Amino acid sequence: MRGAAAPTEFEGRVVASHGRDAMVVAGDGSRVHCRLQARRLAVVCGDRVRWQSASTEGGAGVIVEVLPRVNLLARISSRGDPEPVAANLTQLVAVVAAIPAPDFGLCDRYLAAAEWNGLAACVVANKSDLEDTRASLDAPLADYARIGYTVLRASKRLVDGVDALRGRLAGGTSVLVGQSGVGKSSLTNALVPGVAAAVDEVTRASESGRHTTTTAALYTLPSGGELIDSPGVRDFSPPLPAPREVAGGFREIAALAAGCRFRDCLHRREPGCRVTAAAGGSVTVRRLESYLRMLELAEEMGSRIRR
Ligand SMILES: Nc1nc2c(ncn2[C@@H]2O[C@H](COP(=O)(O)OP(=O)(O)O)[C@@H](O)[C@H]2O)c(=O)[nH]1
Ligand SMILES: [Mg+2]
Ligand SMILES: [Zn+2]
Repeated sequence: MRGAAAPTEFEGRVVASHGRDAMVVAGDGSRVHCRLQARRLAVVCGDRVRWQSASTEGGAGVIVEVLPRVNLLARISSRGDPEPVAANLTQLVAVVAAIPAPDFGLCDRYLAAAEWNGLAACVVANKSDLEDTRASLDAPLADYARIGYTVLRASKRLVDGVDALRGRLAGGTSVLVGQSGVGKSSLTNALVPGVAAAVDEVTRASESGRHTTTTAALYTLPSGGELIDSPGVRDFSPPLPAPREVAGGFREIAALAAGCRFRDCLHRREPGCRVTAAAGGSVTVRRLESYLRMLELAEEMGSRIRR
């Protein structure tokens, strides 16, 4: 007989996490409640981990290692620190709706975060059953389509749109993002039979936010692919790259940048700038303003670090 055998380790996928607790789906599909072994460990929805079975840590398993992440979608918290949202993604799905009042600057920030992370991205115009309010979305949505984003109309009430979205989600790991109340959890419920993603009645029920989705959750779609429903947010700012890389988050701007007179053009006031020359044409004033706002923030951040 040998001495104490090394505990058996398994690989798994984090489908939800909260503080030091995580729900892990094991290779055989079973769900295991795990705790984090060490203080230095932190997991987020979508992480691949190694875990051991154990009974001493208050869960059925203990996460001992987080496997290297392919990518990480993060946001800047109200305290100014980067906060992970979800890991190992292939696609970002930005959900917008006529109600609550749409914030397309927010949508631009999500799409930029997708571009910087190398994720595919599409836009879902949700609540398309609200016929009379839809017009407010038409111009910005037509613009997203023109610059190459797939734009899908969907509604928890109209099966057609949900089917198109289902097709778009097959075969990858997608994260639903967007303002609180646009219907992300409702779409999740329409796409994943039998789940009960918490639908946000916060705008009507309370101001405390206790009905909002508080952490991200990953679901496996019967039709293929994985879907992460992310928490309702009032605002989203991604960690910003260096000023010269900000344009990479705006595909129609990036496409023109190579033609600017100066290779380090930031598309602000430089002579011979193809981007500012296209303002109001192939680059809308709204998108250019979104870009310039992010550029300014990226510069501010840089100077704070240098100080
Ligand atoms: N009319 C209409 N209302 C919807 C639709 N989807 C969601 N809602 C409502 O919008 C509110 C917020 O939905 P929820 O799914 O929690 O949004 P989330 O915060 O993005 O997850 C709820 O009151 C839903 O009932 C839709 O397609 N049409
Ligand atoms: Mg929600
Ligand atoms: Zn330029």
